[in-house]
Amino acid sequence: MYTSSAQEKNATDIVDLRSDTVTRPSAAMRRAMAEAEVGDDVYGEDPTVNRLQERAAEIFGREAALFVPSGSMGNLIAIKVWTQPSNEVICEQRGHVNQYELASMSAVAGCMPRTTPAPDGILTWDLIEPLIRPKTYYYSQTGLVSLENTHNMHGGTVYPPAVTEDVCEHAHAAGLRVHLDGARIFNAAVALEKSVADITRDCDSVMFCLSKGLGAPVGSILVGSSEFIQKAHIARKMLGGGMRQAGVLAAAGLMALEESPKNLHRDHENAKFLAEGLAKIKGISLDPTKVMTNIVIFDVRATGRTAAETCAELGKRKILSGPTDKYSIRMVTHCDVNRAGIESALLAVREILSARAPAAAHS
Ligand code: TLP
Repeated sequence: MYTSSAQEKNATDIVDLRSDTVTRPSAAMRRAMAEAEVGDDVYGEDPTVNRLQERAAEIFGREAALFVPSGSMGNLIAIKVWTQPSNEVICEQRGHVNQYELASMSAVAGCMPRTTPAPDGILTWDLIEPLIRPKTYYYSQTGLVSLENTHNMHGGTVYPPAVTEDVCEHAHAAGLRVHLDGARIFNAAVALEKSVADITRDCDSVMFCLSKGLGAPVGSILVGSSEFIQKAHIARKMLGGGMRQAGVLAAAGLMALEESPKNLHRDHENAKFLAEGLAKIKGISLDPTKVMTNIVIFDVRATGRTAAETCAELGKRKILSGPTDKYSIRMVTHCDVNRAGIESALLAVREILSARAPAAAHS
């Protein structure tokens, strides 16, 4: 159960807002893992993995799905399947595929990111179209458009469904595929009060994470056509992602998939409460009306402290957060943090910032 989760697991007074990846499996999840029916998934014989993949495909209204060890591997597999070496992948400048996947699209798939900054991280066709290379032999060719919904580094922003639709329609007309990094697509769906199937329908492939807001310990899923998933299966094996008795993980994933989406609105309410509280603190800059999901990113430049200094001070008070830039801090709400935890975080920020800033001046 949602509310018991923080208490039943490693009871601790640490409020960990570094990411929604830090959640620990609940007692019910651990039981499901212990009792999972398993087989060798490389032979396609793990009944729990098969059930998870079938349910994911069904929920997204797709032909097939593939369980992968991580979101990064899921994105890389999709890029490998849709592109040829020497292609470019159009993505938002601060997108996860561009910033946080160790240039795997280049190192492993042989592709170049072709990026642009986008307001709120939302790529519209107007921003994408000029990045498409002309079909001339000396240009690297555009191989794929990759979107991110919600957009992590823009504070969990949500694609308006009409924008996704428009991008896909134009991309398809231009002969391009669209991959969606939907690590937090259930957060987007909850914010929009729509189904994940509805808001991802036009994308050619979708990766979503079980191990973020949904609270599973490990794993992500790719969904798409049977043909795409067949190719993804081969790419997963090539990358060393073929797992054996992975049903122990899939059991937790199944529970996350079935049970967790209905609780995400609480994480969003907590993020909103956090953002509204932070915005009232002198020196913090943040627009709480933009916080729609579970990520709060705020600027501390006017406090006279860097993000790293502020996070270190918060850490001493057992509030964990992460700098995303010299002056910006990210806090992510999730099922292991309740309202009292958020109140403690706000209190700690207020205390730290009401004390004098360290002597060093920061420009
Ligand atoms: N994001 C992590 C860090 O890597 C930044 C986090 O703490 O938010 N797509 C998106 C949008 C992501 O936010 C992440 C992880 C991934 C892909 C990769 O997932 P994993 O960590 O499972 O490889």
